[in-house]
Amino acid sequence: MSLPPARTQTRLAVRVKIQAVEFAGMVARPGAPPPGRLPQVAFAGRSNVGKSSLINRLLGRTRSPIAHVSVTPGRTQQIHFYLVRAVGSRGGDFDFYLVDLPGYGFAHVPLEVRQRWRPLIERYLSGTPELRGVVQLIDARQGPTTEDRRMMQYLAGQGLPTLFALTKVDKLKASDRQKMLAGIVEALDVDEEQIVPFSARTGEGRDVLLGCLEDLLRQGGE
Ligand SMILES: Nc1nc2c(ncn2[C@@H]2O[C@H](COP(=O)(O)OP(=O)(O)OP(=O)(O)O)[C@@H](O)[C@H]2O)c(=O)[nH]1
Ligand SMILES: [Mg+2]
Repeated sequence: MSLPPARTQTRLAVRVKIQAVEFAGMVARPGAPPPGRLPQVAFAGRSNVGKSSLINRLLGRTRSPIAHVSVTPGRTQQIHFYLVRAVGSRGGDFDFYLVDLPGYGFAHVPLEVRQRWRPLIERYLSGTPELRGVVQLIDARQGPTTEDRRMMQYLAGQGLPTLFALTKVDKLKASDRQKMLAGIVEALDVDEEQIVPFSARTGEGRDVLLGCLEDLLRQGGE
């Protein structure tokens, strides 16, 4: 197995540029509408997987973070929407919402809070026609957990296109990396092109993931 796949190599020459990002609003109640009707892509993952860090890196906001990096896992309990204006790899602007879903799998959050999570997320994922796809984050050191698999099944059941970002790859020892990533590709059992190794620390995977998002967002769009 070789990662990244050949298709992603060609992407690196034609980067997506992020022009502007602003917080657009949040949803805290199941079924409440998103702040607008733009095409959108949602980010899901267990708590502490590195979602806020990935979003900040992806949006070029490492120095002035827009997504809060928490000290206490599971703090974010609303769906956050960021309005992003990007310039595509083939030119032309495209605007979208990057949607930050609350993390799942947190052990230290009260049961009552955890029970609110499911209807909030599921109503959003099943009831948003502008949602073009989901990026599910998986910890590269761990591979998919039981809860990750549950989420994957839910997304597949909804017919939502899904990409997988393997987070914190900088933490893999160089000697283990190839084997670890190959193991995750096998465990996920999806097309290799759907999987992007990512590091918020080094920026690895940023351009590839942005290219994949552009493809998702432009599908069925213009
Ligand atoms: N080395 C390394 N550490 C990372 C990376 N991404 C995140 N972290 C660290 O992992 C911890 C959790 O990161 P967050 O981005 O807050 O994770 P989250 O998934 O948003 O967490 P919650 O919002 O609490 O669910 C922080 O201590 C980060 O600094 C990465 O790519 N490399
Ligand atoms: Mg977070």
